[in-house]
Amino acid sequence: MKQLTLCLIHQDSKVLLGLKKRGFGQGRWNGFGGKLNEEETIEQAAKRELKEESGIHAHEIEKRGIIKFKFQSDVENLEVHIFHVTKFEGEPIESEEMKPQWFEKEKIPYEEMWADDKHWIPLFLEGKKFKGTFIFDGEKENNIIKSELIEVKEI
Ligand code: S76
Repeated sequence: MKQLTLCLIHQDSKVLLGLKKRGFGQGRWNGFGGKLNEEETIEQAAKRELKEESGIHAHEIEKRGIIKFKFQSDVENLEVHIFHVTKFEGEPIESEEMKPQWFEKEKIPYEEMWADDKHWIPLFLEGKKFKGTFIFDGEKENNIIKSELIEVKEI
């Protein structure tokens, strides 16, 4: 299973998301993240991807969730490690891959996001830790066929 990172910045009543401009998940708002490079820890990859995609430098991140994604199409199964960025510096800047934008918590554009997000982002925003599995039909369709999501004490 391919390991991926995903960072969300939640500050006061706002959440930073990026509109994915190309590749996997194109056209959807998402957190910032991606694949691990060789000899990189998951935390290092999470911080590097956040910097590359949003311009924000993370000083401290906290792991909050692990979600497995399976696809009935030929998309490779993914294990995504989700982090809350607790200390950071810099202002978001647009990259070739992502257009960042702050959203009020009540105005998160769930209908323009991956279908799983409306299930776990509320837990994330409440400061909870979670584990889950979501089975999708394909990447384009964005339909969940089966899912499991539980809150955990430790991750
Ligand atoms: O929030 C998500 N980000 C992704 O890159 C993929 N969900 C998701 N689901 C397949």
